[in-house]
Formats: sequence, structure tokens, C-alpha cells
Amino acid sequence: MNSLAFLNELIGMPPNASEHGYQIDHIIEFSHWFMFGLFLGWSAFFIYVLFRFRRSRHPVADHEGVKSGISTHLEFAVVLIEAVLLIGFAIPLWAKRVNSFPDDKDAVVVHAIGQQFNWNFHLPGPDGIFGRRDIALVTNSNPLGLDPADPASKDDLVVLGELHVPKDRPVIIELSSKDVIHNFALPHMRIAQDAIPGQLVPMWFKPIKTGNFEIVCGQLCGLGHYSMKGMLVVDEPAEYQAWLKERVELSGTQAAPPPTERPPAEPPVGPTPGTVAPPGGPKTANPSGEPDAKPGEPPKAPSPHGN
Ligand SMILES: [Cu+2]
Repeated sequence: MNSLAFLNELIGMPPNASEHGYQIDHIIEFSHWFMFGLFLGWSAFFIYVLFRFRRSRHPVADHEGVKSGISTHLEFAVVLIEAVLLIGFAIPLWAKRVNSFPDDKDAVVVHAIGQQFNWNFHLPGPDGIFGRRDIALVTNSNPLGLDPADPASKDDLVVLGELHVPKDRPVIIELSSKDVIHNFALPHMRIAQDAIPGQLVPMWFKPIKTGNFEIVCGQLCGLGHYSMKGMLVVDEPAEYQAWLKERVELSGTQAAPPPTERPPAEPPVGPTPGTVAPPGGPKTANPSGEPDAKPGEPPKAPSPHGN
């Protein structure tokens, strides 16, 4: 792979960090060398034609033209090589990516949810089951709209911006979006997939190097598109388990007391329609999303907006 990485480095591709990535690199590298060969060939042909059919040698146009069939053969060869690249390499590689998913049991399965302009991650927690999500339940404190009534959602983890995965284990990411079409692109992992509202689109890869790798949005999705970045952290399996444990513990201690038990001095945390929690902002559990009632006051009636 290193012998083939010269052109890829030249065009600014980051080093590959996934198991299948070298195959993508091979195709990109070969295509570029092939295009370079074509460029040299056609340039030489162009210069030859300029010289061969110069005015001093051909003062009058020849209406019969070229009789040799060599250019037809050359063009056929180019089409053949391109067809082999497409049918023999690109399509099988793509088919393997989208058809042969690893078993859920062997893989780390994560939901990634795009929104203008950051990436949210939903992890199933210790029970391994994703809680139900409903866009109607989305509030500032519940950015993914996790359903508190679903027992599977109790231990779920919601992480903003940074996703940890273990090395040498397949990762399945199921993508969706809260607003517009985004694209979950992992340049180092040589994979990208559109995140489409209302759909759960899976993608998978197997990281083979530890480190921090940038997650970017690969679709122009609005004014803040340039800032829609995240971080994929590939850990050694033990470090990954430690991170997971820490997240589970944190999510346990961060859970705010039920609304009626909140300290009286604390300002209410209510949803503001049309706004989203900043990435890395304080995470509070207020599943109802309603501003808290003051002690002694009757709970407020549901708002007319039906949050
Ligand atoms: Cu985006």
C-alpha cells in the first residue's frame, strides 16, 4: 500500500486508518495514474498532429482525412480499461460495502444523527438496546427526542461531537438527520454516507489504527456547514471500555432530579422553539421539556405548541 500511496499523498488524502481503505486507495491511485497516462498520450498525439498536418506540408485541406484506424483502437482500449475499472473493481467493492455487513453481535453499533450543525451520537447503553426516539420529543435537554417512557432508553447514552470506538472491531453507524440531508464523512476511514431525515441508513468500517480522526459533513447543508465537524476517537479495546464505563457513570450522575424536586433558586430550563443545545453544553435530564413548576404551584398546563 505504501508503494501505491505516492499519488494519494500528492493529492492530499489523509493516511488510511480502516481495514478496507487500501482498496479504495488502490482504485484512486490507479485511476490517477491511468488519467496521467492518458494525459501524456493525448498530449503527445496532439503535438504529433500539429506537426504532421502543418500548413507548409498540407497547403490545401485533404477531404479524405486519416485512413488509419489506430485512433479507433486506442479509444476502444481506453473504454475497455475504464469498463474494467468500473465493473471489475469499483462496483464489487461498493457492493461489498453495502451488502456484506458484519454481524451486530461482533460490531459496535451506534446511531449518528446529523443536525445543523453538529453530529449527535446515540449509544444503546449497557442493555444493548436503542431506546425509542421521536422527533416530537426533541427539546433542548433531550436533543435526540429519546422517549422516557421506553424502558430501553433509560440507560442510553447521548454523546455530542465525539465518538469513541475500539480498534480492530467493526463499527456499524446507522445514520439519520433531524433537519436536512447531511453526509457523515470519515476521510481517514475511506467511507461516507448521506444522513437523510426520516431514514436510518447504515454504514460500516473497521478501524485498524488508534488516534483521533476528523468527522466532517460532506454535504453543503447550510450556512454553518463548514463548522459541522466531529471527532472519531479510535481507542485500544481496554481504553474504549473505560470510556464507555465513564460515560455510563456520568450519565447516571448527570441526571437532574425530577422537576418537582429542583432547588427553588434554580432557573427553569425550558425548550426554546427552533434552537438546539450547543455541542458540549450541559446535559440535563428534563424529559418533559416543560419549564419547571415552582414548589407549591400547580404544574403548568401543556403549552399550545404541544411540545
Ligand atoms: Cu451537514
